[in-house]
Amino acid sequence: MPQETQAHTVEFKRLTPHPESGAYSLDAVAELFELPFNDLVFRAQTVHRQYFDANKVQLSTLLSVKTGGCSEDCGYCSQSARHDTGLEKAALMNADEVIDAARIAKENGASRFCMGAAWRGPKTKDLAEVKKMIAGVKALGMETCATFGMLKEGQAEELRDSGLDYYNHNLDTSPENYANIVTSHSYQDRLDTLGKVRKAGLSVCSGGIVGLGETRRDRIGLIAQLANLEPQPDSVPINNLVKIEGTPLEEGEAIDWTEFVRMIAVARITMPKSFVRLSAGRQQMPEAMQALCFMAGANSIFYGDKLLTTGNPDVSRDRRLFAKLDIQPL
Ligand code: SAM
Ligand code: DTB
Ligand code: SF4
Repeated sequence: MPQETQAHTVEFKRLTPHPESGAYSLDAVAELFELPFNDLVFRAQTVHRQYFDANKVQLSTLLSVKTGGCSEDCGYCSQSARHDTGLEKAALMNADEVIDAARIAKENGASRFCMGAAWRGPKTKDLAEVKKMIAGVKALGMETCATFGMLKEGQAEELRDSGLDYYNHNLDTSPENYANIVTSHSYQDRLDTLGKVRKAGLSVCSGGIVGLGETRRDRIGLIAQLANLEPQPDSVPINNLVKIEGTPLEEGEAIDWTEFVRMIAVARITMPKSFVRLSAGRQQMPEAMQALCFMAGANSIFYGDKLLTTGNPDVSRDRRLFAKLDIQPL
């Protein structure tokens, strides 16, 4: 092989899951993070093209259907009743208002509508309204997603029967780091809910946040947890911490942009058939960084000018970015 060609050949062989179990060890994930940046992004883009059209990105719109006053103490969250973030609480919205918002999201081009509630988990008294909103959004012809916290036995089936397609429940960080961020529920609680969601036959959306003050080893641990879920999550949101005044994490140092792109690339390589969503934090991200995330295999975004309680690039800005990158919505 001529010298020049050799120089461009990337050695991929060792960086694979365990040949028999298919599981990703922490060391195998760490090796991916340690690849030279260009080799990692190239590999991620190569894997991406095996399963997806590299010029298509899926659009999900979020709506907070019940805001603030949450009993949980997640250190990053504007909606925890334990932090003084100045957020105005709001009761559960009625189904008609939610369906109207979904209709607008659909007109703007979103294919999935994700309803979020600041709950430890849904209460029985709230389920009737929630099921009505899910059914109404589904009837618009959109994919439906909900993120309502921990589920009790039978609730996933109830949500499924009302028309729910996806349930979002993030592992957020490594098992070792979880108690530094949240103490009011455990990592095992999160895994148990994911098990119930899967058992009910719902599609699983699960990812995490970076920029919490975690180490790279924690990021590796999060990826290994997600990649070793059986089956792997259908969607994997990767959030860059949006710093919220009044939360314990308001003053931490953001991770370097290269580390964020690495996180996306490693998620793509280890979960080749999953949608990897470039999630919270896009408003603070330069366009070139977002473009690199797409190059590294991100193929989904939150679309619309609001996430749950914080801002997101508005629709016209995202349309301009997509036009520059020749990306089409899926
Ligand atoms: N209460 C439910 C729960 O905790 O699963 C659903 C809503 S919760 C806001 C959904 C996810 O949003 C969290 O798991 C976290 O990954 C993400 N998130 C929340 N606040 C964030 C922030 N300030 N920056 C980035 N991501 C955030
Ligand atoms: C996910 O992983 N990120 C979304 C969604 N799933 C529910 C939420 C992001 C929240 C960002 C902070 C806020 O707007 O409150
Ligand atoms: Fe509550 Fe979810 Fe926020 Fe945690 S992340 S405080 S559970 S809304």
